Amino acid sequence: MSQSLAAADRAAGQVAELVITGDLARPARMTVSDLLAWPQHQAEVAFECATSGIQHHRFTGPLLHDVLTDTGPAFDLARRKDRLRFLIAVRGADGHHAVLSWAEIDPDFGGAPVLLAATLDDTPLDPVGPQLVLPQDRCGARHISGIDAIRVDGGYSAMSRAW
Ligand SMILES: Nc1nc2c(c(=O)[nH]1)N[C@H]1C(S)=C(S)[C@@H](COP(=O)(O)O)O[C@H]1N2
Ligand SMILES: [Mo]
Repeated sequence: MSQSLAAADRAAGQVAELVITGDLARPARMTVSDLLAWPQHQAEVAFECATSGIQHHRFTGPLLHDVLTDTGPAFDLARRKDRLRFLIAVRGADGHHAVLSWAEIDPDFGGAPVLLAATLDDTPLDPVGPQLVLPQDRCGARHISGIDAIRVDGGYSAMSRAW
C-alpha cells in the first residue's frame, strides 16, 4: 500500500493494529503497512469452507516465520530441540483463533510457507488487519482474518501434565 493511502486510512481511524506478545525479547505492535518491511511472498490459494464452498484468493505478505523471528522468541537458536515446545496462538478481532506449533513454520522442521497477509485479491488489509494464509490447508478455517493478536508461548511442556 502507498504511504499516502496508509496515512489517509490512519487519519480516518481505519488502521487495525496487531499485537505480538508472549515469550519474546521484543514484543511488538504493528499495522498492516508495517508488514511491508519484510520480503513479500505471494500465494494463490483455494480452500473449502463447510458453509460457503470453495474459495479462491490471492494473498501477499511476509512469512509469519520472518515476522515472529524478529520479535526474538525465547529459545536457544543453537539447540533445535529447544524450539519444539513453542506454540503460536493467532486470534482474530472476532475471537476466532487457532494454535500452530513453532516447528510447523520453522524451515528446519515443517517449513510450512504460512503468510501474514497484507493484501487480499490486491486489496490492502490495513483497515481490518492481516490474514493468516496456510497454502497447504484444504479447509479455510485457519485462514484467520482481522488478526489482532499473536501470542508466542514457550511454556508448553507435555511432561508437566498428566498423561
Ligand atoms: N476472524 C475470522 N477469520 C476466519 C473465520 C472467522 O470466523 N473469523 N472463519 C474462517 C473460515 S471457517 C473460512 S472458510 C474462511 C472464509 O474465507 P472467506 O471469507 O473468503 O469465505 O475464513 C476463516 N477465517
Ligand atoms: Mo469455513
